[in-house]
Amino acid sequence: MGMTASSHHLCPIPIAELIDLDRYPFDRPDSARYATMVTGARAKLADDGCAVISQLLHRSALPIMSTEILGIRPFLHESKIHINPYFSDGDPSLPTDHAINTFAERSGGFIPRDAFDSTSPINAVYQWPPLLAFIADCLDLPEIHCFADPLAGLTINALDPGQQFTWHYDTNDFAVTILVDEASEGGLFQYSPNIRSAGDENFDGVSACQNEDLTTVRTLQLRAGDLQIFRGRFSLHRVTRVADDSPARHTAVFAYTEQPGVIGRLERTRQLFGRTLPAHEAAERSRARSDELKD
Ligand SMILES: O=C(O)CCC(=O)C(=O)O
Ligand SMILES: [Fe+2]
Repeated sequence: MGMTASSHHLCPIPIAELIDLDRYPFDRPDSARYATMVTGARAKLADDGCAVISQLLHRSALPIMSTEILGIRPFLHESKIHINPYFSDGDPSLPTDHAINTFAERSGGFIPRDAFDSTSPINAVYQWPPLLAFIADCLDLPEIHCFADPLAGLTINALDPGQQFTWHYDTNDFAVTILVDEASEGGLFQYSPNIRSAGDENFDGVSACQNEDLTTVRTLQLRAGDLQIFRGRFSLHRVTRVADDSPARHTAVFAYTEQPGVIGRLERTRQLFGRTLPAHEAAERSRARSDELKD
């Protein structure tokens, strides 16, 4: 494993005290139990694009991670915008009630990777090689790597009381999240499996969801400590509004890439985080150079 800054972690807590390895033997990939885990997750992903590894974390790891998040909450980057499912502008040539012209609230915040301490237990789980190997197996990929982006690689998604993340598609092929703090009411993850395909946007189906017709929608009963692998390119999804008297909902979002050393684009980083780091500038320069070579 390359010892880049991003693969360093100095968490004093052994991984076996964070992840339930008795139930989920990620450290024994030759075991029958491991094979069953992979088969089960693959079947779920093939069926509806979503697999949950229930209670991957030990109960005792939850207060540790909740405390960690509380400590880095000062770095929370909050926003409230109105989005359509495609994160795009509306289209005035289409009816006002078209899915593309239907905007709803995306409120909430995230904590960027550079807020995490080098001793972070959440980061230790994010980077643990046997977990990466397992996720790659579930997704039928030869290997995956931690997204080398120093801001977007590992983030906490926060939904405070009264906030919601409305219907949308993800731009990445898959997302891996761990729910750390549950809402007591609301904050439910809902998705419409494969509501669109490469050849068919199915705007009517999307409109139905936007109008609260939940016929095609499934609601995940996630609990704190669950890990979710989700393919969100074709499955419209949202997190419902967290009730006003609920605690904040926090998920740890683990970003991985198929290639090592990937860093986010400069302009996109500026949009998302309001700033960039020298690593983003350097990556952009090396992209420009390699583009020149191809010309
Ligand atoms: O916080 C979550 O559960 C995931 C929210 C989501 O859909 C996203 O971040 O794209
Ligand atoms: Fe999403």
